[in-house]
Amino acid sequence: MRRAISLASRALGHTSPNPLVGCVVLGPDGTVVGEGFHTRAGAPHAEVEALRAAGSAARGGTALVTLEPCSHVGRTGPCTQALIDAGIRRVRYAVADPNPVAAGGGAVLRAAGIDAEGGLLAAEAEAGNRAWLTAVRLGRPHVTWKYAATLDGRSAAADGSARWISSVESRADTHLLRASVDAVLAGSGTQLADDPHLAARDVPGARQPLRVIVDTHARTRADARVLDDAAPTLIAVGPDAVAAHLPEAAVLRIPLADTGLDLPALLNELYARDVRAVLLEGGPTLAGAFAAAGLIDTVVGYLAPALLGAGPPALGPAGIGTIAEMLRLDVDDVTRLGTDIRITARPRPH
Ligand code: AOF
Ligand code: ZN
Repeated sequence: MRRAISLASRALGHTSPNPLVGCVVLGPDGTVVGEGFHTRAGAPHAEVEALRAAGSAARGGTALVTLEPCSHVGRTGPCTQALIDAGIRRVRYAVADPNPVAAGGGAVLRAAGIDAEGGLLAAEAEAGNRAWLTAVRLGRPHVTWKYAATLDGRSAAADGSARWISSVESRADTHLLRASVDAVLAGSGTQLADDPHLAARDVPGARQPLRVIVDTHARTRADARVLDDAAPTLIAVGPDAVAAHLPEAAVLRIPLADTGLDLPALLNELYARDVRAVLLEGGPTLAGAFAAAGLIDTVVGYLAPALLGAGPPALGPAGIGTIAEMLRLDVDDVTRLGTDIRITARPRPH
């Protein structure tokens, strides 16, 4: 199963709106006879790839799959039938499929007399496919908030200058993060101050994420770098914003909420456009609004061993006034990147 999880991860950033799935087939004697993974939406499912590689050696064998085999006919499938036809006797999958259309494969296999069970290395498989699983369970994209800050939590100096707080290695890592998601989001403040490009650079074979600027009043300039043709772009604006200077196809109208655009409505629009994983890149105001709305699923912080003492904080007001309301996180990972420390954490479930 660990091998199947590792195979699945090879397609990171390429399968959306579909999951990362890997499969290993063992022959009756327990040796590996086939491997496969899902490469992109519309391509064969992992099980079909692995069964194809195994050929007749799969008969009487075991299939290890990172996700419950599908029981539906979508772009392809159903994998349950492919497993039955191949003569597989035993199926172990890691995580139940949260997609109602495809779920129930375990029961279908058992009804066909196959020894099928879920839960094997479930936590590891869950971590490997976190964004897709979260998105499908919640019916909105998974949001990773990424920031770079000094050790005292500042993302720019008092004069607004911010290039560069983080190390070269951290910045390269950010491009990998961008290449792993479907959409990168930034607020209009960041757009106006930094004119970021928000593309994934220097990542061979990367699929460029959709760039989204949250810009209630359509303040983005027509010559903004995000409007170049390196990747598709949406400027999310309020219902009455004057946006005639922006390319019509790039303008996305979103209803207003109390303090800006209705963020759940924006995420719904993105989900409808097949976005499952979002990388939120700031600035502090937008990140604070996401935190206040309970819309941050994962935090990736790049901490530089430096101090500023003044300047904007990484996270703006998030509706938290007391220690009792503090948003506590559980740390998933700590990694050193050059001189920096990258911390990956997730809000504690409550
Ligand atoms: C995949 N790859 O290896 C497995 C999937 O649109 P379809 O027909 O490709 O079906 C997608 C659904 O199939 C997906 O949401 C998931 O529920 C299930 N399993 N999907 O893309 C795979 N095993
Ligand atoms: Zn399938």
